[in-house]
Amino acid sequence: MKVKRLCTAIAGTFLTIGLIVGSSSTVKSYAYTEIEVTDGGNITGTVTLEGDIPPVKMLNVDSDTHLCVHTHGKTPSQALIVSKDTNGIKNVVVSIENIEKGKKLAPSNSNPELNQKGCEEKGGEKGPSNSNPALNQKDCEFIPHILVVPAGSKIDILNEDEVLHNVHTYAIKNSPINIAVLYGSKVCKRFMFPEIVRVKCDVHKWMSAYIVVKDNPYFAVTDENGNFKIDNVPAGTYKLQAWQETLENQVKDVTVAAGNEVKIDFKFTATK
Ligand SMILES: [Cu+2]
Repeated sequence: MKVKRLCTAIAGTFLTIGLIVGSSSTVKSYAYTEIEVTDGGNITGTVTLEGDIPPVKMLNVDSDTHLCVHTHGKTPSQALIVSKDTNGIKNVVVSIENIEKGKKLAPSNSNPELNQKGCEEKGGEKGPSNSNPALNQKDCEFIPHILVVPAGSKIDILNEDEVLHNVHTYAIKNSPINIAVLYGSKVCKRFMFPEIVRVKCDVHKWMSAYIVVKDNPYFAVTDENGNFKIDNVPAGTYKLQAWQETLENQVKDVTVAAGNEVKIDFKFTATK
């Protein structure tokens, strides 16, 4: 019992100083401390594409077509979605890259006893849980296409289709996943380390998504008009990044004043 208590105490200490990332040879600490943010500010803005909007690519849907072909027989790619009205780009991850203190991480991540066991025990339950973010498989697509979570998050992986799907992650820091997901089932997995994880289904080659794991809770995903909002940011100067899966990263400096809103716009150019 004493050993167990000691281990728990050590684990708790690590959590208060931050998440330890990487192998033993390349350990990097992502320190993040939850504080009560008083008089925080907001960062809002848009992400747009300059110039001509490229035509939407269509996916090659060549199996389980009775279920998987939709949108009048064609399935558009989610890789780059640009509004014809506003040139806003959907599904861009906008995030603060260098913040050490701030608002709470998501409720499901605040349990100090981070372990895979607690997560796995819930496996097999049907339907989404109340607190975990979900990566659903529906109409032979991953929904959402881009899922952003703070490090340490549990994610429920679901399948609402009456076909077999599979979830195959291409992760380096987090444990890779390659599992079958049956119709109506739920698989719970935890993502401990910040990185961008590509997700594929090996049964349906066109199915693609990203799980973006961040070291802090200051992130947003743009809506269909390219709008984003990050709230309750402590006053300070930060690096704000915009990441889109087909475009080059952009980083801008942003200064947030207490209780104020600052507007930052990102403009991308389509790659040829
Ligand atoms: Cu599939």
